Amino acid sequence: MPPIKQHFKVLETDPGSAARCGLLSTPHGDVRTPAFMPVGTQGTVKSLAPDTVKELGAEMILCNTYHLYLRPGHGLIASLGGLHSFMNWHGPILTDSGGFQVYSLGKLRKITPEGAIFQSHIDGSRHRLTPELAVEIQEALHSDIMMCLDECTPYPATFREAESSLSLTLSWAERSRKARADSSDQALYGIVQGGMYSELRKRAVEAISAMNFDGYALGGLSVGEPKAQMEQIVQETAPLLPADRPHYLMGVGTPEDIVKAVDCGIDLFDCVMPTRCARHGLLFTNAEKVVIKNARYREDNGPLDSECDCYTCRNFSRAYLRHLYVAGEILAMTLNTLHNIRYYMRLMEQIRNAIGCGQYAAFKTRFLESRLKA
Ligand code: PRF
Ligand code: ZN
Repeated sequence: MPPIKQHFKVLETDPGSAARCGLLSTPHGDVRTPAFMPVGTQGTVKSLAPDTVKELGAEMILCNTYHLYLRPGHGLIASLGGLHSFMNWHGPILTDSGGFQVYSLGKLRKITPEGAIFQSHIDGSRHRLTPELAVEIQEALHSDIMMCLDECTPYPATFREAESSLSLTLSWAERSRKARADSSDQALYGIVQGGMYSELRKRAVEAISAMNFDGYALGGLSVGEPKAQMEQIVQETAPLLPADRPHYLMGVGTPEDIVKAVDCGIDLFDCVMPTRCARHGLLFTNAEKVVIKNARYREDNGPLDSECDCYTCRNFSRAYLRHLYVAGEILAMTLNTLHNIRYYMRLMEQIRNAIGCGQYAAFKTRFLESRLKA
């Protein structure tokens, strides 16, 4: 068994649910959980400087192996001192393995037992990503948390398809574990697949947890299945994960999804939703989802969100934000992203506070009810 590389401590558990608060320690600092990681696919949280991301309250960000391998190349980043110094983000970084990005390429990819063969979305060049190469790239980037290469099982999939996809993910997890350098201070997380089949998810947890990873992720969710199905899989699977390690729900989700998953014991989240929605002028508030281009905001001199403490809400009117967006100004992207990330960070603060005072179940009920009205 490899030694545990990083410390995770559960600090508080909620009496009325499986929600917990924890502290995840990494070589680049601590992360209070439940935590949301803003997505910085190409080594940047789009439109924000890293200092701003930090000021907004983000403690860890996510970057992508696949993108940074293709451009500018992990060798270059390593030779310039690693990803933290390259992008000037000195907090914790989790890198995704490339499994999901390769999956998203659709017909530009072919999966073999050895690895994934794919064509670059940038120049069409051919590449082969193996579990060993995914670890090698992530070690070169020197992220704090590495993810095993997995196959994201498509939705829908038959039991047999999901089963053979899972056996591939399990064999890749074992190979990833063996490929990791003994001397590494980087954590490695295993990924649970198994499609929408409870039986396969259970088998996946048993096999993956026997490999003793530093943390455990639920993959293959939020891939087009009905919400109720995702919720059911999370409810059934999260309680099976080793309680003393972080639980990460990959690529999820909406504020409602996060509030419900925390209830099941999930500690980490990432999603493009706040950043991508911001760039499309969709802004989160507790009262409503604001579509900023809407003509009704043309003369609206009020703040975007009167409950929000972000730079955007403290300084600009809805009318101005609408103007920037409609005029295609770059500042629209920055101000909108700033607000949406702050909205998510405040949500996570509220979640941690509610767990801290043993009131999570009540918080969840209140939050979900208020969203129904919004
Ligand atoms: N696998 C990996 N990354 C992911 C996913 C997955 O299944 C998902 C699915 N929602 C998002 N990101 N490696
Ligand atoms: Zn705001």
